[in-house]
Amino acid sequence: MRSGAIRRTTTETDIAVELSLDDAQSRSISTGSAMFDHLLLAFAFHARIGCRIEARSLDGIRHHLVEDTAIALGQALDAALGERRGIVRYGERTIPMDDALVRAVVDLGGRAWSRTALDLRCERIEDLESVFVPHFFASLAQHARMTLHIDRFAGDDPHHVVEAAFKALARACALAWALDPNADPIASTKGCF
Ligand SMILES: [Mn+2]
Repeated sequence: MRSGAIRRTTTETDIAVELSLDDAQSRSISTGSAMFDHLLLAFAFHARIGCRIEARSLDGIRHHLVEDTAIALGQALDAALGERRGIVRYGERTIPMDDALVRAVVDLGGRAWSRTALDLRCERIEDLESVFVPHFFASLAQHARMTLHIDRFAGDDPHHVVEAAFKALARACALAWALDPNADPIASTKGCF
């Protein structure tokens, strides 16, 4: 069973993340932001993972809460992936949500990189500041040690664009960390990640 648990407490936030890549029995998300909860739940559901996230702000600054949740989630994913043996490694999904069409492409080969091109032109989406969205993906990619490219092809409603991005990322990740019985133990010619 591939699982990871991270407790990260600073003067700014207190974050607990537990997840299981192979057991999607339970999910509970609590961050204090309804929109952030909604997006994280969409990620966990579409990635088909079990996931508990309890994120509490200690300084009242939302930027820290979103960033630290991404760091803890990324670290928990990195722990769950372990040596990343037998995984497919790459995943790509393009997801529509009404007017929105967003693609996520991931490489779980241990290289941290992210590029998010969602072109969000509104200041906030529900109770979540738009500027936090690409920052969340960057922090997640850095700490999960994944390469992540997210591209918006269409979309007028920023709620749909962002939700499609989280769903596309989740589906791409599920493909990438799936265990492939026919794959080499390490999906790299280097023999290691
Ligand atoms: Mn929604």
